[in-house]
Amino acid sequence: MKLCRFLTSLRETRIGVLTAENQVLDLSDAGVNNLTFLLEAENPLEQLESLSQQSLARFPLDQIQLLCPVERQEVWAAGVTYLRSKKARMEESNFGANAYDRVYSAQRPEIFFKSLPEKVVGPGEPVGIRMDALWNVPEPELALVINSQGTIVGYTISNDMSSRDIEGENLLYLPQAKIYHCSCAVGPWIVVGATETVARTWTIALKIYRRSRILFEGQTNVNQIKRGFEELVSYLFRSQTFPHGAVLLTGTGIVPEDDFTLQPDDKVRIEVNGIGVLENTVIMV
Ligand code: DO4
Ligand code: MG
Repeated sequence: MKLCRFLTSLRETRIGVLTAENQVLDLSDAGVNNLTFLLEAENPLEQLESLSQQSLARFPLDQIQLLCPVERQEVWAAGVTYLRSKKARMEESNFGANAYDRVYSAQRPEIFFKSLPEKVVGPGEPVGIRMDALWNVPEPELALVINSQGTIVGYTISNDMSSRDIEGENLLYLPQAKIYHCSCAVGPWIVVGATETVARTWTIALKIYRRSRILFEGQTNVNQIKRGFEELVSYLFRSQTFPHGAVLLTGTGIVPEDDFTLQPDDKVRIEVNGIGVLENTVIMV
């Protein structure tokens, strides 16, 4: 089932679920006023299926605005989980290439903090490129939605916007390459009830448009992720608590050619075939 946060034409924020007729069923009238409540339920899928049986208001997709499905969850990200990412990081790095090589095969994965929940942007909102960076790319990634107990309760789409020149200059600049205004986009749907085996059959596709023409397109398969999802989550939850749950980006397997950099007004479209589409336009920040 596909879960979302959305805004009605009266500018009210609601929680909804996508119906077979491509409409959004408003769960707010059934007393569901936040996503976290559902994600923390004992069996979120069962809960959603039972809520969907109720006669509730429905909205056609073109009458609502889908919002970022992150409420109070910190957003973290795993890196160098695909061979493609390891290769790209090693090429861009001035001094630290060896670190990427080692982390790809090390027991402990690379996991870094990406965003406070209130700073994450949703579908249709701008994503940023830093004004002091020269080489900026989107990183289309499957994201795990995890409850406070460390259980994966859903999957969504994310964009780990990154400045390759800043990271490449010195590994210690990673937080500046990764964490800045509008550097993280997530949404619009959280798919609840899919197993890792199912998620691993999905494809991630990236298209970048400049003046309405496709400038870059690439794709990868979720199954190329080297590490198990539970493995990534177990490291995230080591010596750490997430009272509202967390969102964990699982790394990128799509890297544009080295002469490519994003520009303001480029449109980034990420599609995961089991989830939907996340689309954002680039601004300079
Ligand atoms: O080590 C740098 C980050 C890598 C990353 O974000 C990715 O592989 O997706
Ligand atoms: Mg990434």
